[in-house]
Amino acid sequence: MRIRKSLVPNRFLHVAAVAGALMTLALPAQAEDWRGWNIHPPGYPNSVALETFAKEVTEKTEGRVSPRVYNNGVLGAQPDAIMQVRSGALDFANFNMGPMGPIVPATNVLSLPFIFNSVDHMYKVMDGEIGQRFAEELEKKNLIALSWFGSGARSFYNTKHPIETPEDMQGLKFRVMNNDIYVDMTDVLGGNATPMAYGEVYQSLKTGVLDGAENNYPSYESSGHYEVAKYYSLTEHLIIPECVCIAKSSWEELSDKDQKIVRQAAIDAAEMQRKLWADRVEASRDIVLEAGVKINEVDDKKAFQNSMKPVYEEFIAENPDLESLINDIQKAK
Ligand code: BDP
Repeated sequence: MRIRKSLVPNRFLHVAAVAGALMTLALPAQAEDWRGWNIHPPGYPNSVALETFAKEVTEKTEGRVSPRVYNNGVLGAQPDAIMQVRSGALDFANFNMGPMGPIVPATNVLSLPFIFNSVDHMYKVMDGEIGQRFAEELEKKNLIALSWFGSGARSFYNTKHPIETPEDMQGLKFRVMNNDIYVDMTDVLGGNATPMAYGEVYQSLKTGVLDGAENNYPSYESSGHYEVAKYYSLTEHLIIPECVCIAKSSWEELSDKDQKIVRQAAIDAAEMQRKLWADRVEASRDIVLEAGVKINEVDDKKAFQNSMKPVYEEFIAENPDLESLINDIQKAK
């Protein structure tokens, strides 16, 4: 209850303030209930890893920090959630680096198609000194990246026909994540790109507002997109890392000891997520095949890679300072 100053004599207020201060000293530090954003459903590798992170943090800090994960994107779409973690309205999240590009320009490099030639190449880069550089850039925008999840390779899928060559993309409307690089990428392949929130894609595919989208097997399956877009073509054009990110304000409230605990829990979560990922890819592939999805290999992947030349050229022309980062990543094979 708030005390209305005018109704209480001054000396009582003083006594109350001293008593309050003494009480604060006597009580243990306030436990932090952390709220975490997650776009995926329960059981998804990222969700399981985040739940494990929450549990480990709660146990090891003896409840001083007690994170809770909100699944299925119930706390908002990814670009909004990034803003919320930046401002400290949310405490942590698992973010894909795609929608991070408009906020942290250096991370756009991670959205260049075919920048990584394998998931292992991506892990090697992100776990090393270059990953540290990205973490520093994120910190400038109030996000503390503690570890990196994988999200496999993304491929195009659609409701019409298999995609074997860029010509097969002609005239088709694809949903992409919120980043202009993906619009350029789809344009140069001959398709039309529409940035859209993940949660709206299913309905848009179903009603024909979209002809297709692009994602990895686990998301293609868990989102149900495979039920409505039955042609999955293995273009594998994007390999994008994801962070376990903490709000800078929440991070700075922690003691050194608790920061160590939270960091280690995030690293353990990434190790777990990467292991779970491999099994989930197989399981998701089986589910979609069972449901009648037509999966096709793309024999001439070079045709897709070569089409990306103008995307790189334009990107470097607009971001000359990021060219060396691109080179460093490509060299780090
Ligand atoms: C999934 C990512 C998730 C993205 C989603 C999308 O894990 O962070 O929001 O794709 O396409 O693979 O929006």
